[in-house]
Amino acid sequence: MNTQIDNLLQENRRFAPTEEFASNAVVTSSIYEEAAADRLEFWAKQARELISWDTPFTRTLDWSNPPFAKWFDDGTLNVAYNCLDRHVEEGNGDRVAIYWEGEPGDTREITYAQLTDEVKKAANVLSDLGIGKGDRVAIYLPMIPEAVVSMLAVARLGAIHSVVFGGFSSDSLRSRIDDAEAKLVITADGAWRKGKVSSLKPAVDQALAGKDGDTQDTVKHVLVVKRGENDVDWVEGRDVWWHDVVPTASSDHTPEAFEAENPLFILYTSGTTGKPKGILHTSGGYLTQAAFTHKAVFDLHPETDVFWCTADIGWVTGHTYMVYGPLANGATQVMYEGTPDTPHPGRWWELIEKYKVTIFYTAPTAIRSFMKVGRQVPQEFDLSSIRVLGSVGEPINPEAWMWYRKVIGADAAPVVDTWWQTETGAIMVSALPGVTETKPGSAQVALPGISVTVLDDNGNAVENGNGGLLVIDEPWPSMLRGIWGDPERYKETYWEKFGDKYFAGDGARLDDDGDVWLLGRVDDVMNVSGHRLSTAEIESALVANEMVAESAVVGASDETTGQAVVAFVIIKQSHLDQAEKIADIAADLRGWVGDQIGPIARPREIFVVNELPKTRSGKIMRRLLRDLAEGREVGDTTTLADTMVMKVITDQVRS
Ligand code: 6R9
Repeated sequence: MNTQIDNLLQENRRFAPTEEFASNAVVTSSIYEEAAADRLEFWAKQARELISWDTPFTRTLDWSNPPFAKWFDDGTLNVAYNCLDRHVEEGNGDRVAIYWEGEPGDTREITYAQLTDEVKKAANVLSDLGIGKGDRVAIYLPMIPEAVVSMLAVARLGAIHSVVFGGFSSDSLRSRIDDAEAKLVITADGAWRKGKVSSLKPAVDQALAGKDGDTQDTVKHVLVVKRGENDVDWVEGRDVWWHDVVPTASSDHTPEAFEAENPLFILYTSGTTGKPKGILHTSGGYLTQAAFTHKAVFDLHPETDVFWCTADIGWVTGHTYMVYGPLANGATQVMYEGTPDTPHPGRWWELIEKYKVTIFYTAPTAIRSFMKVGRQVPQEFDLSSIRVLGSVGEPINPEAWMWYRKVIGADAAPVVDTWWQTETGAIMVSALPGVTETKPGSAQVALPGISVTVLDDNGNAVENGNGGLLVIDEPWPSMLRGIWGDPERYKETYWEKFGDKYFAGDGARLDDDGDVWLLGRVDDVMNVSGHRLSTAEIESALVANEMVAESAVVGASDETTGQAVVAFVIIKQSHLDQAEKIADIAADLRGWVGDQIGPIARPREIFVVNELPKTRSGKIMRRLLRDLAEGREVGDTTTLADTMVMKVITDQVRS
């Protein structure tokens, strides 16, 4: 690992913006000085310029009760109005908001005026279904325009959405519905994926029915979009077809103004324990930073740019850079339903050519899988419209960064590597494409108005050239306001390690110029294809199988997905006979984890072993298992209770 870091830090290629790009850029280098002169005034100015307030705020930040921040708290606004109606009122109703492309090739072009109407209708339907301010609505939808419409309709009513990624299992959906006590679920019959319809509604039915008659009781209705045309079961009185109620609803709907700190959404993310955390975001501060970062980091010119963020709406990147940032800025964007390689491996590049995408935002894992297939695929398409490239989700290695710039960006488009988290709500560390001289592999600098530092374990700032932990030492507008229903866990997880500073859970290093290089998580959170998974969550899914006595999960480095899940399990003595009868126990357990959590959590490998390496206090030494999973010499075993155990396990795994 250390040699790898040293190699990274010897990276000395630099790419300055061209003069033409810099002179047309929406922000210039003076923005850093402006923000440094008065950080709070800087954010207040962004909030006034980028957002329409019903009641203007007079207070910028209230940090009197840390770590519970309030931004712009005496102001009121309607988030959906900011993303929709005001653009229509300003004469941009005919501008395309979304070019939507279905996986089978069907398309929809939706203008701001049409999207506004659709959201107003949906908002009327939701209020008829009993949804109002503060109510929680779970959204379990594929990448179809109704997902955006649903989120904005919820926001318009001052209610709170909890979007659950369509790839999650019914159990995961159920625990999220329960935790938020959702009143309504919005879903679809099915979704297109890899050339086939996969059904979605059965997972909702299962989640609500529960196991052993453990019926869910907060959900009153399920609103169902028809997309897959697959057969679905129907619960009379509970289930409502979207097409029966939304098209005929009134498109008159006056947006009510809500206070800036009114909750906007909950988004569940993996933590270090088994239970996912419901990250809570509110309205005014979140929208301000979403809009500002979308504009500044991607150099957005809303009249001419076509933006495409490939993230699924079920992740925070889809929330901030497919819904709130672009729509608050009146941008035109592409939304694609399916997988990058269906029906052919050049599908994404075909869409860039077709819609003349100018700003493209994706994840390193996708870039690496395209590298594997080869540059001849993108080279078949005209990608000359591209002028800015963004990366998010995990550290991007310099090779992938260079390939991205050269092959996708014609060796001209700046690449911005953007570091942020579900918790931060919006981008925190990134180059600015018209200002920064970029470096392959480094996220580089805190954005204007954002203050990050790298500290050692004792809380001292490290000098340039050294590594430590990434910390955010001043509150920021789009910061999480807490963990839903669990203020103690919020304090413990993020604010205990360094007192009044936010601990992000990432290792980082400062190079000689003081630029930030992210080094991955320092806790038991894995990053698989840019998705956060917790070791504890998968371990508890494994031991929930009747055959499994114990399990240990590690994230092993993987060429394509960044990290991959590797599990070690011990079978219960009482179930050895049963396990032996199963032809492929590892495959069986992989499927089990997929059913419990969702296919993304399915381990790449599962090894059945007799023992796990533990310290004398009983802690599993995952470090040793990671050595094994990555095919390395196993490291120092002297703190093990039984120093022979690793030899036994190694023999079992490598046999
Ligand atoms: C936006 C998002 C957050 C974790 C974060 C870090 C990793 C994200 C990164 C990056 C290095 C980048 N991460 N962007 N690491 N460079 N540009 O991904 O949110 O799903 O909550 O994940 O992802 O480890 O802590 P989320």
